[in-house]
Amino acid sequence: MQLKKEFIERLQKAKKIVFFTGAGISAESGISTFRGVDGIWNKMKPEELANFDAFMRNPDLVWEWYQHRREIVHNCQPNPGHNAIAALEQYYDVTVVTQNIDNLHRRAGSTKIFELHGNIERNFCVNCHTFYNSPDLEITYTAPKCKKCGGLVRPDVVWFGEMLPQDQYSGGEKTAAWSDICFVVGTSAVVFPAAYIPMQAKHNGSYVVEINIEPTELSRSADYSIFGKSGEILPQLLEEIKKIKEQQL
Ligand code: BJW
Ligand code: ZN
Repeated sequence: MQLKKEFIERLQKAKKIVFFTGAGISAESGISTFRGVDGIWNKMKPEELANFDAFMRNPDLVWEWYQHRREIVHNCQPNPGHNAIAALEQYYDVTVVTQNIDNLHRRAGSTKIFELHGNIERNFCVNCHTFYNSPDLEITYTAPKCKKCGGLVRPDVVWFGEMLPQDQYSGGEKTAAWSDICFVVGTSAVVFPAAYIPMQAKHNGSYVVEINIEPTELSRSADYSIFGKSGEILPQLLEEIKKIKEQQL
């Protein structure tokens, strides 16, 4: 893999690196992205499913959609892209800031993760806010009821118009701002406030490297864009980094 000289120099000096990831990193695990040719939102309108009003209007429909996606996630495995990010912890202080709800970074072995849009394995009661992990709930295709108060239980994911979890956002934002290199992998970078994070990293002097199959909203401001599948690019990058680190010994 031929890397830009400036990027190699950054890799030699870097200590803290951040991976800001989106749906594209899980595409090669078999999980559909949201936008683009094969995106799920070509078939479904986000405003009909991914917002609180839609859930309150038709909780069973929205719950069934998430149950279906939970099953897909359970049958998927982390791909070489997730695994390469986890392996990079041998060489750098690595933090993952992900918009994904699919848990695949954790399953791949990454240890420092900020989840900006929640996690499909967690749920909570809209009434009394009791949390329920998915394995503790009976598998149902209708929205479950809270065992404490009978309220509706919803997935702990961030829908349009909802605030992001404050600790996850501010943790992700700070880590990216202090990073030496910020990789932006498999995201269209159109959903805010998440998409501010790589912009802030750049503003604070981090070197922004985009990995995507096609140009995105961020390409103009990225320091370096590598176009290709993240499940192929990231393992190659890991090999290049191993060589760089061996030379530094
Ligand atoms: C590959 C690949 C391969 C494929 N290898 N690459 C400022 C401006 C405009 C609007 C707003 C703004 N600030 C806020 C808004 C409103 C809104 C928003 O951003 N709207 C825009 C879409 C227009 N934001 C919100 O509502 C947020 N909340 C908020 O702002 O609260 C404050 C507030 C509260 C109350 C009142 C007012 C304000 C919340 C956003 C929540 C987003 N939630 C979702 C759903 C999560 C649950 C679920 O999964 O069901 O999160 S939406 C969806 O998009 C999901 C994703 O995390 C997110 C980002 O998508 P992502 O990951 O980038 O995926 P794709 O599909 O878009 O892109 C995939 C990429 O991969 C592509 O580029 C491919 O090329 C690439 N690719 N294969 C490498 N193999
Ligand atoms: Zn309750």
